[in-house]
Amino acid sequence: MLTFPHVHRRPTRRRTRKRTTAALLTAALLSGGMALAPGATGLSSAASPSAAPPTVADPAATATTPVRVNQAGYLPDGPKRATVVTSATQPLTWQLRNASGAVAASGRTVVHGTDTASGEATHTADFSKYRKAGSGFVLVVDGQNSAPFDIRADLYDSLRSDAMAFFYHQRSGTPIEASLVGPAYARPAGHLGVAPNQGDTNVPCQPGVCDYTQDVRGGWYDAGDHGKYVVNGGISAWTLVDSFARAERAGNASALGDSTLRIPERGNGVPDVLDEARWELDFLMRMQVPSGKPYAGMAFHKIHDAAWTGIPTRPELDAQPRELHRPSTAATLNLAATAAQCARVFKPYDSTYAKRCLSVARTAWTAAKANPALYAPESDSTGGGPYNDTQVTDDFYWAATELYAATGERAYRDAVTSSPWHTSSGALTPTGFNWADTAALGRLTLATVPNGLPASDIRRVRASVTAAADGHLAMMAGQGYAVPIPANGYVWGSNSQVTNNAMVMATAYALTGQQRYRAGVLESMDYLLGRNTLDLSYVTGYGDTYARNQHHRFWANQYDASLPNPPAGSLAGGPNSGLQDPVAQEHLAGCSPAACYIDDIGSYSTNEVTVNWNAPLAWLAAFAAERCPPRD
Ligand code: 9MR
Repeated sequence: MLTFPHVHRRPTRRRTRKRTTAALLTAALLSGGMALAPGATGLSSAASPSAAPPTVADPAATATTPVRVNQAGYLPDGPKRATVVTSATQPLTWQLRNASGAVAASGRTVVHGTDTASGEATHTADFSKYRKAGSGFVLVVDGQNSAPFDIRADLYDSLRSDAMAFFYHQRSGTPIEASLVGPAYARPAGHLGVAPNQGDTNVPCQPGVCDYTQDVRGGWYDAGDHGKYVVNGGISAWTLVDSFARAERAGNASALGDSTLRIPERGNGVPDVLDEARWELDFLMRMQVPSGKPYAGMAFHKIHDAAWTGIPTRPELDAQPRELHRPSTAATLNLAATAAQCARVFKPYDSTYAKRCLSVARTAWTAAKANPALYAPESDSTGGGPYNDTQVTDDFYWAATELYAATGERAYRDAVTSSPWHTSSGALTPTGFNWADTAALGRLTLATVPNGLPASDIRRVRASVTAAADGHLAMMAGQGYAVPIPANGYVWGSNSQVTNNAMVMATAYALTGQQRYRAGVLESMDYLLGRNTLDLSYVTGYGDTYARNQHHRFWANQYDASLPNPPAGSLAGGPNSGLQDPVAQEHLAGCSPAACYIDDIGSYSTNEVTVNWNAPLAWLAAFAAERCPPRD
C-alpha cells in the first residue's frame, strides 16, 4: 500500500452534522463527521461566474435522511429512482411532494435487500413516470423526507460549464483572472520561474537522467499537488477533446463551442473546450525529449517538486526545486495517442497545429517502438505521485488506434489489428479504464470514429462496447444504489471508475440510440450527486450537501479561511476502501467500501480532486445536458 507524506500544518477541526435518522448510523461518515472549518459558509457567493448558484444556502445545516436521491435533481425525460434505507421486508409507500407539499405522484417501493458495497438494507422507489418540471420536490417514504431536488431539462447545463472550468482553475503558467473566475479564485501565474518558484521554464532532470534543461511551462496541475504527469494529463486532455468530438458527432457541438466557457481564449473562433485541451497539449508536447538527445522522441514521465510541499501552498509560492523524471514508454505512448487525436480533431480549426500534433505523435510512436519497456517505478513518489505502470501493451494499442484514426495508414492499422487488446475481453472490464489501463480508449475511438477497418471488425468492436455497457447495467441492477462499479471496485479515485464506465454506457447510447444506456449514465450521475450511502454529493456546489474540503493546496479553506473552497463542479475522488492516508485510517476504520470517504482536506486518498476525474465528469455533464428526444 502506498501512502504519501503529504504534510499537515494543523490538526483537523470537525463538526458532526445533525442527524435525524438512526438509519444513518451505518454510514462510516459518522466515525469522522463532516470536517468543516468553523464559520465555513458554502460556496454560493464564490462559485464560478458561469455557474448557477447552488440552490441551498447552507448545505452543512441540512439533516441527512434514509431517502437518498440525486440532490441536484432529475431530468423530466430521464429515469427517477431513489434508494431507501430500511429493514422493512415489505414494499413501502412513497410520495413525491411538490414545493407546496401537495402529493404529485405516489407508488410502492421495491424491496432490494442488502446492498453489498454499503452493507445497507435497501428498497428502490421509482418515480420515472412523473415528468413535470419544478423545483423543491421531496420524496417521502415512511415519514422521512429526502433532500429537496428539482426536475428540469436544464439540470446539467451549469455543471457542463463548471466541470470544464475546473481545468482553467488548474492551469499552470498563467494568471487565473478575477474577471473570469471571481476574486476568490484569482491568483498569479504559478511556475514561470518567478521567485520563489524554481520552475517550469528551465527545468533540470533528476541526477543522471539528462544533462540539459527543458522548458515545460504550462499545462494543468494534476490535482491538489503541483505535479504535472504525462500519463494523467494525457488521458484528461484526450477526454476533453473526445467530449467535443462526441458532441460534434451528435450534432450538439455548439454547446461546447467558442465563448461557452469563461477562459481567456473565448471569442477566438475555436471551440472553448479545444482551447482548454490545447493548454495541456502544448505542455505535453514540451515534455518530449528533443532530437539529438538520448531517448529523443520519448516523453519525460513527469515533472514535479523535489519534495512534498505542505497544505496550503499557493502555486506561485511553491519554493521547491522542480525536476524532470526519466522518460517512460507509457508516457511516450500517451503523448502519441493524444497528439494523434489532436491532429484529427483540431484539423478543421487549426490545420498548422494539427500538423504539428501529428508530427509529434509519429515521433513519439517511433521512439516508443524503439524503447518498448522503459517503465516508471512505483518507488518514484517523493514530491509527486509515481503513476507507475509496467503494462504498456494497452498503451501501444491506444496510440495505434489514434494514429490509425488520424492517418488511415497501414502500419498503424497493422499495429491495431495485431494487438491482443483488439480482441481481448480485458479492454472493457467492470472496473473500467483509467490512466494505467487505456485499451478501452482505443476501442471507444474505433467504435465511434470513421475508419478503414473491415465492416465486420467495426461491428465486433462496437458490439464489445455495447456488451460492456450491458454488463455495467446488469451490475447496477444488482445493487441498492445502482453504481456501475463492483463492490470491490472502491479504489483510490473510485468516482472516476464510475464516470468512466458511464462514458462507455453513453457511447453505447450513441451507437444504438437505446434509452437504457442513457438511463445508466443518468443513474451514474444520481450516485455522484447524492443517491449514495453517505447522502452526499461528491460534486462541489451541486446538491443539498456536497463535498467542499477536497485535498488541494490552494482551495484550502479548511486550513486557512482566507483561501477558497474548491469551485463549483469539482469532483472528489470518492470512497476508497484501501484507506491510504492517515486521516482515512484514523476516521474510517471498518467502513463498508462505499462509505470509505471523508470530506476532509487531509484525506488525499478519498477526497482529492484530479484532472482525470473531472474530465469524465465534464464529458458526462455535456452528454447529460443535451436534450435527447427518445430514439426507441
Ligand atoms: O489517481 C491515482 C491513483 O490511481 C493511485 O492509486 C494513487 C497512488 O499512486 O495516485 C493517484 O494519483 C495521484 C497522483 O499520484 C499525484 N497527484 C494526485 C493524484 C490523485 O490523488
